[in-house]
Amino acid sequence: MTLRTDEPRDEFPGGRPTPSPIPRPPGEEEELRRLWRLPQGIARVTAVNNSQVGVWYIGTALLFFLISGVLALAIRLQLAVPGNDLLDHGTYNQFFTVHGTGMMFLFAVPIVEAIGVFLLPSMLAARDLPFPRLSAFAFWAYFFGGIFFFCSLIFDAAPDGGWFMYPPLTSYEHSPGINTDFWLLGIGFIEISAIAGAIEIVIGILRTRPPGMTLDKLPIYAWSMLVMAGMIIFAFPAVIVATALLEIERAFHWPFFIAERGGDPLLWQHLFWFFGHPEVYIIFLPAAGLVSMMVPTLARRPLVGHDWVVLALVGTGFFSFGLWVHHMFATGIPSLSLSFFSAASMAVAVPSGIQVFAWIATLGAGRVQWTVATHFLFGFLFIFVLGGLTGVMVAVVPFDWQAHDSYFVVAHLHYVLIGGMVFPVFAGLYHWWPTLNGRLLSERLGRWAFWLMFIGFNVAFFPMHISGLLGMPRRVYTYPGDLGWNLLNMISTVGSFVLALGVLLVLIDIARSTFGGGQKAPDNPWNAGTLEWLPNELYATRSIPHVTGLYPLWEQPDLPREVREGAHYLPGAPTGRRETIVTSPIEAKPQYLMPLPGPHWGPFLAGLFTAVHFMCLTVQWYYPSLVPAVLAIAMVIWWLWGLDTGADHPPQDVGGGWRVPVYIQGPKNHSWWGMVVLLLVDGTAFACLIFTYLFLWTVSPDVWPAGGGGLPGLPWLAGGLALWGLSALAIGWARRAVDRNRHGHVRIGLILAWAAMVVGILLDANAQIGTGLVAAASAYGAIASMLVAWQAFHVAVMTLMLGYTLARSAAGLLHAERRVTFDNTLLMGWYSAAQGSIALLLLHLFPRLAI
Ligand code: HEM
Ligand SMILES: [Cu+2]
Repeated sequence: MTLRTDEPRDEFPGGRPTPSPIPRPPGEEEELRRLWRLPQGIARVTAVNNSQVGVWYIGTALLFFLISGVLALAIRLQLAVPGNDLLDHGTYNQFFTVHGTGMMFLFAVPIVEAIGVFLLPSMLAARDLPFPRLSAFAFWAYFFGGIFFFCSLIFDAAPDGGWFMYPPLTSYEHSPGINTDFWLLGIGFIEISAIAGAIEIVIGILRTRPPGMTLDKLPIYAWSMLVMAGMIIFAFPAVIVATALLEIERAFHWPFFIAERGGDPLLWQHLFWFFGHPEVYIIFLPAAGLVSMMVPTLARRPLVGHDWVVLALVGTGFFSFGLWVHHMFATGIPSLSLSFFSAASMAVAVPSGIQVFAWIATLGAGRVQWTVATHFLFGFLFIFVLGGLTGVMVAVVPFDWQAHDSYFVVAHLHYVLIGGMVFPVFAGLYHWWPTLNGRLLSERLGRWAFWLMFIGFNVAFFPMHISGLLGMPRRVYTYPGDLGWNLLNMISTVGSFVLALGVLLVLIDIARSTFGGGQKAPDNPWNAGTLEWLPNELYATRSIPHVTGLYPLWEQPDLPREVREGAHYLPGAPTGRRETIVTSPIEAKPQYLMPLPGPHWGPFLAGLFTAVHFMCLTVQWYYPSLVPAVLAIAMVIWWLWGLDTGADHPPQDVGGGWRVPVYIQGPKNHSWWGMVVLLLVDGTAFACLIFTYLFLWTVSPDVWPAGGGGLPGLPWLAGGLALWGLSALAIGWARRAVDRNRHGHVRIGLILAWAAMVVGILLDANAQIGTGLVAAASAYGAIASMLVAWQAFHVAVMTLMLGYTLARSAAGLLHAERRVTFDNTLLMGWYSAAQGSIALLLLHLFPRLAI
């Protein structure tokens, strides 16, 4: 029984009267506390709420920052003097590869997601984000995967091909041994965890905002996270596909990147940088979002040019996808496209400039509080602007040809990365630390840390511009003493240790506060205007505020008191479990009450087993790897089984005259949204495969079957299309049967859909093999086989999903009023059928038409 909930109810402009009557009935708050209590002892690892998982996540990212930083110090020690032999050549290669990879993939992206997962629920005053167990799984997969990745150093088996892993250097011929596999499998799978986090963040921001927080009242940090998560969704599939292709090439010798058999190493660069350039903004935009939150607080006035800054965030996210080629200026690309990408790269400096001006204007117009965070913000502005300037320089093609792969680039990238993300993140640590444990970090120690980091940083990295211009190449483990680089390198090394000392002070400060030291913080120590400074516990705020502006705490000074007394929305737990209000994506009107899953062993164990599975793959234990894979899947099913509970309570009152259902199906449901986002990821990956097919064809049309010779006959195409069509129809038919509660028909439909898919993929594979297609023979064989394999993978996924749905049906957990599981399977099934048909058309028709 659904209720129309989108007609206007009581709205409270100006916050008066409050949505829920006070005083509240006794016991309500204790009930909230009881429901959200953390498991104790060893069971703590079963905790799933984002404010807890977020803390672990941030801690782990900082740990990986530390490890990667120690490697950097070793690198610097080695380079301090010419002809040094502290690190041998091979070790040096491993160190800079693990340093770069660790910083980019295991620190920078995870920490910005981690801060989001920690901060967003309270900033949106949501009890939690929509998929807490998914977040917990993503965290554990990252945790175990990251540790495993760093362990490769101990066994002298760490990757050594640089953080961008260019083939042919990384192909099986030039990098035998498992070092490269550590990178490909380790990083490839940690990216999956990043995507899981992105899904949580997008849907959390769009669907769990407090009533009244329309999109134009969304805090700017949430905007930046929305853009960032959107970018992950469209960028990361490219690197996942690239790593999968390279790993398959290494394991089975399918020649995607091997020129002699029609492959092309440049394919890697396109796929990698299609991801790699946006990656820089994936790291920077959330940091910019943090800055845009801190600046108004510290200047005690609203952000100047708020709308422009939002526009700049969205614009940067959008345009950064068109810039990947500027990492390939030196690869012999036609000069017309060079000019285009060069101009576009300079243009992307404009939105960053807009933000910088907005921050300076805000700081200039306000009365600035000089906290440690303020120091880090000014440090950030200074360093980041310098990094931006050298960025414009390397966007000029002839200059890039000079500076390419020299220390100038190392200097530039650290100015941008450390200035643009490490400094803001450290500012954020000092600023938001009180929301983490109710204590302040030391302002005195913090200032010391800042100055050490700021001076150390510049002393370390400024000279690299000069050594780069003097010709010092990057990625060399040593250099002769007569080239004029000696003093510069010594200065850099000293600076990097000063920088490290500053970082160490911050860590000491954090440790001190974690173990109960430091001053207790007042409720809102910096007088901020946004919701994360409301009195908070694990369940976020006692009641969910009615938002009327961008800085609710400034506009409604009584809000903290009202919220604490339970005068706003959802002051208790009406259905007696964890739950939060789901609101409409644009206007933030309450739509339904979402039950949130509680602690569970599933996410922890699934993360562990997934990591073990990839470890087995890395050391080429292919058969044993199946055991953890099956276990991981079993864990996921275990944690999912208890969800999708149906409308097990009547509609509930959440305050303000809103009575909302506790279950909703179809396109309003949060998990339907989750599925759609997942399919966007899937579709992007598929698009990358199509790109690969077309790209390899343009490179080596001669290995393609000419004019249809050597292709399966057209009846195979017709048969394949018919089977995919049949599977789509069968699922659609099952859907109608669900509507009418015809359970027998539902099951027949599901089984029929499955059978059609399986027969379809078998026929497809058989037809291709029948023509003598050999994957390892040529680039054509490789990509054609890959497209079939990709589809087979989808059939495997559908086997699981259809089986799961059948089991739910058999257990009586699927009917017309309780069908979110079914709807998700339907979406995936239809998607697979569409994708399979497109793949078939491409494989059968393209060679016939194009040649
Ligand atoms: C703790 C301070 C740091 C120091 C002293 C440092 C030092 C260095 C040095 C000397 C190199 C060049 C190695 C070579 O080419 O031979 C390098 C490379 C690199 N660093 Fe850092 N770094 C630091 C922090 C960071 C951070 C915070 C990030 C990213 C968020 C980062 C990302 C990278 C990347 C991506 C590379 C390129 C690796 C490659 O060429 O494959 N570094 N770093
Ligand atoms: Cu770029």
